[in-house]
Amino acid sequence: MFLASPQSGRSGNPIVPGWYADPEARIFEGEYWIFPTYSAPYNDQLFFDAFSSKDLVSWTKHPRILDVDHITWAKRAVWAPTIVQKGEWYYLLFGANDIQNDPQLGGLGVARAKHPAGPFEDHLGKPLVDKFHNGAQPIDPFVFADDDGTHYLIYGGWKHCNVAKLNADFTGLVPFADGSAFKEITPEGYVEGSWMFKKDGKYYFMWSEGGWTGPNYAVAYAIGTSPFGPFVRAGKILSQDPKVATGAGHHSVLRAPSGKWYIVYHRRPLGETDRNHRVVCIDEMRFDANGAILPVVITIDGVAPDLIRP
Ligand code: FUB
Repeated sequence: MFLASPQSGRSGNPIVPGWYADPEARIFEGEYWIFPTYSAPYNDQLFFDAFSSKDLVSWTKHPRILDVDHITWAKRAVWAPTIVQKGEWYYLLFGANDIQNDPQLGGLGVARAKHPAGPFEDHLGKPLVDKFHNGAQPIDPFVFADDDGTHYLIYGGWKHCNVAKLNADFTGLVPFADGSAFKEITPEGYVEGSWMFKKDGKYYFMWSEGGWTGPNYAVAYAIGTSPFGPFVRAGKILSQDPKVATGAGHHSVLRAPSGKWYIVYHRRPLGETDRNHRVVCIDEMRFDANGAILPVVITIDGVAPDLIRP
């Protein structure tokens, strides 16, 4: 794998060795954590590794925090985890089996553990979402915790995105007032890989667009007044740089205790064309005075140390 030498003291990009994609960055137990997809042929995607750090520069690998041997219904293509802490449990939601139609077994699963490094065990014994709703392939889950304590599941591939409300113990969904469980919030350009955060009372909805196997994969965003939007595309903020890397996308956002914002994403090293040769990278994410996200400068040097407990 191509590894450039970063400026001394900085994280460098990629931040961890190995082919990984779809990184979910979170802060748990006084550390930064990253939960990526193991980027390999679908039949080899049978586990998740995680990584933790106190400064964004040195990362410790936690191997096989989830293994499909512990998820009876999951057989392959275990993808794009999202993780949230509630009470004494960490809930990890993921896509599995890459289902192509409703009769196939698979979709979005839920596993839980008492520590972010696992071991994660199946919470339901079956998928939480196992059908196509509003045209959305059940992959790429993201759990958004709103200020009122509601946990929303935002997910979907095949250019459709749904939002649903999770119940208290993540064993099911709570129907909306009209009886439906899934509301479509697909913005223009959406393909997959959603992420949401709240800043200054506004809901920032972000997603990946383009094809993940090619160089033009990218991240765009919209701003809304609720988790249901409406979300009007504001523009692209992450994409390839022919001098640095291609296929930059499927990201997450980290707000460090220092107040700095970071984007954690995957990209393909220059010269690599294998679709699975994706690496996890980090760069700073900045806003303008009106709250718009500025285009991210993707770097080889990565970021400076940002101690989680200075
Ligand atoms: O890594 C598997 C798939 O690649 C994800 O679920 C997609 O969003 C794409 O990033």
